[in-house]
Amino acid sequence: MKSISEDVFKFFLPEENLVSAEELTSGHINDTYLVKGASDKRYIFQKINKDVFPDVPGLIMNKVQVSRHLHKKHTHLPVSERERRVLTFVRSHQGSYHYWDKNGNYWNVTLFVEKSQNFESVEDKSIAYEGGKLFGSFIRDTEDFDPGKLIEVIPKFHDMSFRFDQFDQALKDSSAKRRERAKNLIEKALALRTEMQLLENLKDDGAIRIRVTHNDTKISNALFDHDGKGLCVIDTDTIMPGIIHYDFGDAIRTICNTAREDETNLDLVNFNKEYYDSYLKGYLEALGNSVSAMERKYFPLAAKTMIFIMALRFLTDYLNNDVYYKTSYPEHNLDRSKNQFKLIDSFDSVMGKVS
Ligand code: GN1
Ligand code: MG
Repeated sequence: MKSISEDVFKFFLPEENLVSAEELTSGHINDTYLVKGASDKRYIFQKINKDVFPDVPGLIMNKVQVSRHLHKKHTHLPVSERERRVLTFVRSHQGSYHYWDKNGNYWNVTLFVEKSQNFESVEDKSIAYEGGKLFGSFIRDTEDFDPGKLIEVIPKFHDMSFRFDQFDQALKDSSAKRRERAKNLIEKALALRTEMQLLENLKDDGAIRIRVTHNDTKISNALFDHDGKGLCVIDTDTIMPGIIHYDFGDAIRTICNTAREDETNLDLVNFNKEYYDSYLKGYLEALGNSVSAMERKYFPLAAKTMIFIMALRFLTDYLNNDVYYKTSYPEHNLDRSKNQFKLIDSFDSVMGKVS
């Protein structure tokens, strides 16, 4: 079993004693541990993947700054309650928020949010609604934070042209066997190229406002309390400047999928319009005046675009022999991509034309 070493623990928590560390395996990129100290407090220790993120200290400063900003928005709450609603980063005795270990890996630590739950997929429309309120509040509460103060943790992260460039390259480099296995998906991806470029064109033309966005708003990154009320947005590694559509679309991608992202029985993968409407309702309520008519207009296209970009990225990684995402078995990325393409088919039949 993987664990964390004493030096990492003591760097952040010199007064504490390490009792246990359990690896949490739901993420595809970083290594995450739920750690218990002798004081009975619990923490999340995270080792950031330096192959994926070129500037880890910059990434950590991004999320620490935004957390501080969000804490200020919640000063009306007692500290214990505020720490359940906003991630709290642990600062080391040397004053830094990250540790660089002897193997060259960066670590950061947050307080664990007690009495919370999260979901890999949604089974109740009230969770979709509460998720909408939570992610909408995130956008509203960061509206007055200058996105220019944030680094781009992965340049062009949600840029379709960049993701298509990577896909085109993968097509050239891949084995004939993998290309053959993915033949249908490759055709589907190529057929959607023009439509899936529209949102980026609007962004590049300056028609859509750049703001602080989370960029990984899958539903498992939202914590809820035991009554199912939205509590806290987590996994803030990819906070950077972006457009609201990235966050809206990625949330819809996971909330409205009637199955998990890697479900292999595609009959179970369908787009749930009721959850879409519930999420949108909560989102708009929380956003109030913080969203423009122009931004709202492109929400349906954003949903399709973000489902597609994940389908394309999983497919690209499959063609590249699974070098990016963690996989549990040989065709895991291919299965993820099939799942997302099935979701697009279902989206089209439920939502109709969106561009
Ligand atoms: C990755 O590691 P995780 O699960 O937080 C990915 C997201 C994808 C997601 C798909 C940096 O996030 O973009 O939406 O997998 N993060 C990065 O589940 O590539
Ligand atoms: Mg993430």
